[in-house]
Amino acid sequence: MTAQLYCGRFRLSLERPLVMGVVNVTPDSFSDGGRFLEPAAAIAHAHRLIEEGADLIDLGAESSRPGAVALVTAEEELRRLLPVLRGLRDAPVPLSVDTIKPEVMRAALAEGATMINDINALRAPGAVAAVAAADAAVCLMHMQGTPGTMQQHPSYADVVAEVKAFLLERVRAARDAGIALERIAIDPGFGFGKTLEHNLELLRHLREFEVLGVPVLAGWSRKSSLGQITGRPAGERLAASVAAALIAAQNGARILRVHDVAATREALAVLAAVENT
Ligand code: HH2
Repeated sequence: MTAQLYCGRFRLSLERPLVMGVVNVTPDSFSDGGRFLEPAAAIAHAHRLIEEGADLIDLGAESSRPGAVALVTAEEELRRLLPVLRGLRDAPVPLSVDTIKPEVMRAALAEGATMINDINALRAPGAVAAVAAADAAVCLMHMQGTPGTMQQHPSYADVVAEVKAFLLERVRAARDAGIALERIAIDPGFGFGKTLEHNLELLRHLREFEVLGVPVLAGWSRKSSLGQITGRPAGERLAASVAAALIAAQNGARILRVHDVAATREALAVLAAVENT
């Protein structure tokens, strides 16, 4: 696997798992919608997550929760994102933007974003070129269907093999366009067109994704599968989220996308202490 992730001017070591702190600049995200819609609130929250030890910040301006219908235009996404990107321009960590739209990618990269997190794996026409033209990192995520309908009938013959084949194809498409392997991360997309059993199967076999040669990002934070296991609503899934993040790290994940940075960092410190003895 690559030793570092290149995000613009940043070089992140992949020797230990990185923590990506989530800031959703949306009215409707499933766990923090409406809390950080005001630019000042989003900027303050990002600073707090950096203080707690976030290695990257992921800014999202369109919810992809199950059942979400994409009603957010590129203009609206940028109206939400740009003031936050400007306010965080001097942040000491890379700023990732969670978007599927090439025009949002281009504008965000011009405004200082150094990573694109695309739940659609750069499948929109022009998306690969938008990232290739910059020196930013990219996360390519697997999703079956679209957020509006993805949880209706998720179906696979072999979920691990199918997700892996998809990600291999997307890594190749990115590389063919000139995006170096050091700029790429992959993500099996927990909860995106997957049942609880599919998510667990992917988590059990996460290490198999290492053969693709790029770091694996895992996003379990507060997700409904954790609600299915614990019976807890989204606001009460901290313990379950930390447990899932830790299992992902033990199974090879190099980037953990989480809302609760401090708690995840503490859990990772315990794992590091065990592994270093
Ligand atoms: N999950 C969400 C959004 N973006 N990106 C990647 N790479 N991996 C994920 O698992 C992932 C993601 C959903 O979580 P959240 O941002 O909290 O909610 P919403 O989509 O409702 O804004």
